[in-house]
Amino acid sequence: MEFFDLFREDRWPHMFCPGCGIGTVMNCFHRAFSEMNMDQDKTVFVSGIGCASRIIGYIRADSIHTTHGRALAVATGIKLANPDLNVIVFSGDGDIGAIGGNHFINAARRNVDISVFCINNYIYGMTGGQASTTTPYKSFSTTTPYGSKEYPFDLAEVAVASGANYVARWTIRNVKELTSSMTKAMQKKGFSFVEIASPCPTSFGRRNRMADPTQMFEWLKIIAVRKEKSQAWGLDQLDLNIEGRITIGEFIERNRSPYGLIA
Ligand SMILES: Cc1ncc(C[n+]2csc(CCOP(=O)(O)OP(=O)(O)O)c2C)c(N)n1
Ligand code: SF4
Repeated sequence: MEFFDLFREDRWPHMFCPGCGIGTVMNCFHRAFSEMNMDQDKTVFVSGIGCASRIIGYIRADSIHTTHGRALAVATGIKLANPDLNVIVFSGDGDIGAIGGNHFINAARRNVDISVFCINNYIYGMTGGQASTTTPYKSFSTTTPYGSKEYPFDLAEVAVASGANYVARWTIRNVKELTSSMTKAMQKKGFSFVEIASPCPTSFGRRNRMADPTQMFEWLKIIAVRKEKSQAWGLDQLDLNIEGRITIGEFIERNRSPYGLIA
């Protein structure tokens, strides 16, 4: 299968803003999917609502754009109804960490055999920039005009603690690692979760002195610390989150029995 076979060109032009990171995620995904020679006819794409969730509408394969927060519930149902299908979910941090948070922890706990790609842009992008559960401490949004007073969720850590078989986090600057993690996630049996830190210059950058997409690219470089380095510094994820930083890398790879195959 060729790289461009996966694009649904009749849906172009896409809706993403200039400088949005979602295009890079699509590029990495298309590369991973086409190089693995995955069967489009045996794959279903599922999403909730939001900018990140719009990805699936541009992919030439069967897809279902569900309600906000419910992508994992629908994906679980599809996988149980037809275990032969590859089920791939694209979601945003609001979709999966806020309104869909309960589905997230329970799908990971059950170890449902699905691959989840979560584009974390630290905000509700589509609805104009309300704070989400991952909005960094002290960051500005329409609902935190004085800076967020809450500590953010670490989605990758939540997935690890809940029982996922494969978990990684990269920024959209790490295209090689991200593509490789997407491949591993799709190969892995059980729940796999790849979080992707991505710029939203329109809804997040503009309110945090990073309206120019290149500033957001620089910011991602500054906040992302390789897991090995943070361990050497003796800092855990929560320490880093308070400083507005994140760890990147692969966090778990294990082989618990997937849901439906537990004896
Ligand atoms: C049940 C429900 N509640 C609220 C909304 C409004 N809504 C649409 S997208 C969205 C948040 C999107 O944020 P995120 O999931 O992070 O995706 P992004 O747009 O940032 O990619 C919200 C609150 C909705 N569509 N349905
Ligand atoms: S609002 Fe943000 S996340 Fe949505 S398309 Fe624009 S830049 Fe991307």
